[in-house]
Amino acid sequence: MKIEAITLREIRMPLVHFFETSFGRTTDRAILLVTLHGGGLNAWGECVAGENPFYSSEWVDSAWVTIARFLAPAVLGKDFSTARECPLLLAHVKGHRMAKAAIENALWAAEAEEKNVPLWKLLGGTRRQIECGVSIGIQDSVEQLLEKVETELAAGYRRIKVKVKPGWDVKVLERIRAKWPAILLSCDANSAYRLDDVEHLKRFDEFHLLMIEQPLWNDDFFFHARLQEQIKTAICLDESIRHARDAEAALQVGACRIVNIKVGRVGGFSEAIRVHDVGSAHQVPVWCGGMLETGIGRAHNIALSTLENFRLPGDVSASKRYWKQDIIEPEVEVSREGLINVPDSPGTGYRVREDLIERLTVRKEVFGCR
Ligand code: OSB
Ligand code: MG
Repeated sequence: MKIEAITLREIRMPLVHFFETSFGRTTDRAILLVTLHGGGLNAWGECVAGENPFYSSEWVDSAWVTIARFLAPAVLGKDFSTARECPLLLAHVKGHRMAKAAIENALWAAEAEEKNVPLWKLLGGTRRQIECGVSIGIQDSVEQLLEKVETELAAGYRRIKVKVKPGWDVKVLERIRAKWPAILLSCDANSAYRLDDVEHLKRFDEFHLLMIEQPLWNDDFFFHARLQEQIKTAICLDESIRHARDAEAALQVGACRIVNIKVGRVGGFSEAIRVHDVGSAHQVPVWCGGMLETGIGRAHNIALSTLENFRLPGDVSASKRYWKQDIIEPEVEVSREGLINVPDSPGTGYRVREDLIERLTVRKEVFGCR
């Protein structure tokens, strides 16, 4: 694709239900979307940065200026024979991986369209169905949480992950296990604990969790390795893994036994595939994380999840869990067996609803000539 123009926009979408983690509650999402225009094609990418720099340092406004000032100019007018050429053109910018991923992933979608192949095949995937789990946020009461768990299990989801923080952990896990002793259950702390909490974290072992995700600092491996030596529950790293080299280092020092891959967090599909391959080389399973994406990001997560080593249910769930109306057609649906059937059509397999997106747009800037 030759990139003739780029549209950068912010849309606003209210969540069906608030989503709360140890770092805060979200009720309305601000989402940055990138559209690459070229050769009569519009290719879409979603930037997964949040409304604030609380999950990681990137957020919507930092991604906006980084794309506007540095990333868009670096790719504008360029003729790509493959999306794999993209990372090198953006490498002079340090960090800002979510901003970069929005552009690179749109290029992959364009390449799949142009080559008339499904995106998942272009990425090297093999799975025709992917296994789905859900991430359930902190609720106003334990009863409310148990109701949510019940609903998601009835819908067929294969793994329940609950958000935890000090004061919302052991008592919550106890109640879930009392009701459902055998379900695949995990928890995600989003960096809410410190190494001093080791005695407390040891208590999680009795719940036979599939994993505990990111218990300690967002930028750490070393102390996670010290923690992993002392607890039985497998640690899964999310925030700490920024690229394949991080994954290699984390696995070499024993900081985790499972890796969460978010394509935005690692800077795009090329790097996500490399992180996946590091997991394979270490015989460590990976799974696909989520960032409360709209259908555009969700479709990209589905394609990525078809790679061989995505061996555990991901946080990729149905559109309707988050949105009254998603911006793709058809919406992402999950079967009673907790599976998503991966589309066989060229590109992502989902149509972007450009008219709806236009109505949801609160700011827009076009680079190049349209
Ligand atoms: O840590 O996995 C996380 C949402 C926002 C920020 C961080 C995380 C999450 C989730 C939601 O857990 C996953 C989803 O999109 O369903
Ligand atoms: Mg997480």
